[in-house]
Amino acid sequence: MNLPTKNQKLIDWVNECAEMMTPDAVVWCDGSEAEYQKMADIMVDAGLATRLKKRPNSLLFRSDPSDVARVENRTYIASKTKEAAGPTNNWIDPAELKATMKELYKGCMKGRTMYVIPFSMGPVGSNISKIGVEITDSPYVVMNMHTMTRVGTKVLDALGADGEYIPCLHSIGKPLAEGEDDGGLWPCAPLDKKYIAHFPEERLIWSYGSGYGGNALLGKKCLALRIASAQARDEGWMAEHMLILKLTNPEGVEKHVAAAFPSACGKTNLAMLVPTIPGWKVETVGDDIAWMKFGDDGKLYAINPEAGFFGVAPGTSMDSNPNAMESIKKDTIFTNVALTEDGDVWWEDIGYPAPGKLIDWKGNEWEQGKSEGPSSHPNSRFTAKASNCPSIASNWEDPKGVPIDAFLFGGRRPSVIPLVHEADSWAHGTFMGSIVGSEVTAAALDLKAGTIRRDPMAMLPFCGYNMGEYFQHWIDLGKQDGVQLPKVFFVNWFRKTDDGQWLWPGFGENSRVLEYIFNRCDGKAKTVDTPIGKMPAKGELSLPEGVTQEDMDELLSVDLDGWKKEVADIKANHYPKFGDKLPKELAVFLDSLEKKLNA
Ligand code: SAT
Ligand code: MN
Repeated sequence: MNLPTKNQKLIDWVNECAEMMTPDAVVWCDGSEAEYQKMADIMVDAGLATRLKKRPNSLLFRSDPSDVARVENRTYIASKTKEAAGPTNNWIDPAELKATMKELYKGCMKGRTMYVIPFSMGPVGSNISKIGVEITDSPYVVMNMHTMTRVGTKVLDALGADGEYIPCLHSIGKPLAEGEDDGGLWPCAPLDKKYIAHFPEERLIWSYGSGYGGNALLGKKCLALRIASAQARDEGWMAEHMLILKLTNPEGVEKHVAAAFPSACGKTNLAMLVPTIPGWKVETVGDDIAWMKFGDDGKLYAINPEAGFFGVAPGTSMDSNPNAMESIKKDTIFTNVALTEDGDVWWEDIGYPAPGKLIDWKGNEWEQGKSEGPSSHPNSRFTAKASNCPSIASNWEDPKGVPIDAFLFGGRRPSVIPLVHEADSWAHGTFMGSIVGSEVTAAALDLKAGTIRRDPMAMLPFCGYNMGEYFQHWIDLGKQDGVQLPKVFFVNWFRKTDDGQWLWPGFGENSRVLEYIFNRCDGKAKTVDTPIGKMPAKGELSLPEGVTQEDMDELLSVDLDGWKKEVADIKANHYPKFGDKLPKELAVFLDSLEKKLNA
């Protein structure tokens, strides 16, 4: 067979995998449009996908009802020691896990084709980019990888005969018997057979049993966050769960902002925001992941390692995110949303009533107001090309990255946390990131709704090593000579009044906060010092329609009692988890915050 690479290490690995998993055929993906269409045809013919008459080159998939989201309790960091994985990750001894998984992998691709997908996270050839190779038996994964990453022969060319790549092994875990097919049903393994495994010391990923999103598209959370965060620690850079946006003021001056929020806090909406303030422009560089390295000039440069958006569909509308709605008009893969009679998609809060009878995400007839449950799974998704997004920034694929001026942290916090406050220093900013918490929404089944879950830097499920050491890595980065560190801000779009009304309109009006942050980066806007950090002086933040000065005063006040409770919770329940890995700087900040609040 004529192989598309001379990389012997890769060829040997592919052969080993084929021997273990015994597929009927092995296909090296070339990344072509024809290949994408072939995968689509295979899935449509198998009854696993529906072409959408109303959206050119778009498909709808319905997954198995058990295979709809990441499975955090089946996700493992199999480092050599438990301590290296840290207190916030599931750990299994790597040798034990490999033995278990090898048994599962044995013959697991029988009756299927094994696809070899060479992919680049980041523009091919950028010095921040990394090459991975995913082996999978899922055409759905091949299609999604086409959209979410750069795939194919060009990546093999960049890899060369002796380049390094990250091996990512994936199987849906559903071998077929002689003559058997999937019968039109999404194939996957039962929950207790699913494993999403990371071997950070080996830079290796093994995933088994799930075909869905972050469990199966191994370039995303598995490589670009869990493995990359461990690499970044060793090599002195940052792999963060952050959107990247470009902000241009009316004078044409540009700044770049990276922002970390836990899930369900509107990262994609912020990345694609349409400003309400005249003359300002927001453009999208990325909506989920940022890889950042310091340049020779001391600035921190960020790339978006992805090439597409894997966004939550419900709640996406022309009101909440018109740029996302434009991005999904064509060339889009929809998963677990509802199908209309005329061949379009629909979901809850899409901004208009369901047009007649629908087929819901489980494949049943569904009528608005009559049927039980939502038409679309709350974690249903669209996979869309970044290049189809009207707000995509012209420099989004710049191989050297974009210079980051500010970091934002945030969470969904109905009380206590003000609309915006600013760190006094990098270490203080690290402290802010380390205490990020967000209100648990109904979508997370195993957590109690209404409680605050701490999700440091929004990396809780995505840090590939000990989170105490991750905090230390942040602190250490700031101690280097000659670096220009981004200013760090904490924002909260989700404040409510005592009777449950939103205090802040959010969405496009968040541009007012971005304007203030822009001006702070220019050293312009005035601030006042408070126990929790710098806050906008009166009049520095403009008022949206419907927000009174009184509301604004509340949004920008320091709730001393609330913060004291916050500190007590961090002291009792959050920081002790990290034991002696907690950087002493962070303990010092917590103590000094407590003193200032009591002064
Ligand atoms: O399924 S993904 O991990 O890709 C999306 C998410 O959970 O944020
Ligand atoms: Mn994410």
